[in-house]
Amino acid sequence: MKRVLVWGLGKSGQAAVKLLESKGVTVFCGDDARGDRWEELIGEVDTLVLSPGIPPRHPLWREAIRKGIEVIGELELAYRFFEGEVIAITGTDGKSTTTTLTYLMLSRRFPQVYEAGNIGTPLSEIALRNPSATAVVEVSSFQGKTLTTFKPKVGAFLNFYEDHLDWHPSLEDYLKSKQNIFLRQSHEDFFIAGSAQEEVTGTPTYAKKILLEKNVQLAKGVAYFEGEKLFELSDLNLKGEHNFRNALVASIIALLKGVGVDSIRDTLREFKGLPFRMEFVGKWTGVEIYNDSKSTTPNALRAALESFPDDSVILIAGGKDKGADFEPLRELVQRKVKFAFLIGETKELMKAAFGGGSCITLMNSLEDAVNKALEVAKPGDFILFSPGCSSFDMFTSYIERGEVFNRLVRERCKL
Ligand code: UMA
Repeated sequence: MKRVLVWGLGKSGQAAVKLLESKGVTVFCGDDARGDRWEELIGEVDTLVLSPGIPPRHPLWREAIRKGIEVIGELELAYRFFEGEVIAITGTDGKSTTTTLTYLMLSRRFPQVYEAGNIGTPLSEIALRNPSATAVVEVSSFQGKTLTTFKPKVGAFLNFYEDHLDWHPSLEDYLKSKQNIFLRQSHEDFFIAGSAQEEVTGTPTYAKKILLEKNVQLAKGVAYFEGEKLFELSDLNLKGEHNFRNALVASIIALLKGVGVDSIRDTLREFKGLPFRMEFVGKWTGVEIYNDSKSTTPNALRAALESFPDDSVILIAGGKDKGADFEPLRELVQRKVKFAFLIGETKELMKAAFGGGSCITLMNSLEDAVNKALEVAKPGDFILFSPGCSSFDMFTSYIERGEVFNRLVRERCKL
């Protein structure tokens, strides 16, 4: 790797450029949004480093393959310069919660631990700052696809559902990109399957496989891993079966790394969840309001709905159309939801998938949806903002979307 083209200059691209420059590599870079042209640069380099947001159909990616130039992502680049231990966490849903819990648990035992990857800080930044630390890395499928030497000591694959079909050419490519994270693990490494799904448990790897269904036992409200106590269910502050599984995976990783059960339990007791993931915004005239703006897939919406009693939810959902199928949620929506206010590109499609009816209303903005939800909610109801879609049709990110929701609710309800 002597002459490198870095394409995409968001967080990942900028971190990659800094890392490469610090190693004395000749770096060219560019970004489509700046109107930069790669056509003259691609002939100058031996390696192309792509930002995760750049899809395989991008003409630069195709041209690099045609020319026989090595194509890697920023995570693979960072790994090549990182000397510490890597713990990798992936899955369609729950990655960030599990990554943060794992990070918090390991921080209680090890002084030099970072959380990195899709969660926000590119691994390249850590590789530059503290290359021999331990990194708990949230890995997206976009990052997984271009890994060629990445080999995590412990890897976890939480679950697999249809997603990101606007980036991946097929569902198979999405699955292969996730499984690719674990392909190079060896016998002394660990692989934790967070669900019993065949796509997850059947991941090809030489690592020792840990299956929650097989290796975790529950007795009298206590979770055990192979007979060793992990935590008590009452330690958990997070709602939902999915979060119980996320907590199990994080605790098993912590236990494998020698973190004591007291530290695991203290972490769980103190952890109130990440912003915009089933975040409790407040209680207003007997109505609890939850912000789950991070819900960008039908399965995340499913998990959120399952956390509430039947016929109690005033749902606000909808967003960018990624080709997801909402039909499988119909029965659950009809059982849990009193009123739904739908927004964004997917609103018509969602309404049809949920079975239509007068309790589902299409809205023009998140503001209108919040106003209507507050108008119809009765004491004992739950207002749930869980879009089930990504945000890019109306917002710049799920974070902006979540902030707007919280602001609207706080203004209207004087919370
Ligand atoms: N760009 C191009 N051409 C393209 C696409 C993008 O030039 O075809 C340029 C854009 O103009 C922009 C830059 O690339 O300047 C953006 O790159 P990026 O989209 O890869 O974003 P980064 O800022 O580098 O952030 C990435 C991850 N983004 C994506 O995967 C889309 C961040 O995950 C991650 O936190 C960050 O690296 C640090 O590792 C975000 C995300 O949405 C949170 N992830 C997806 C998800 O969780 O669903 C996978």
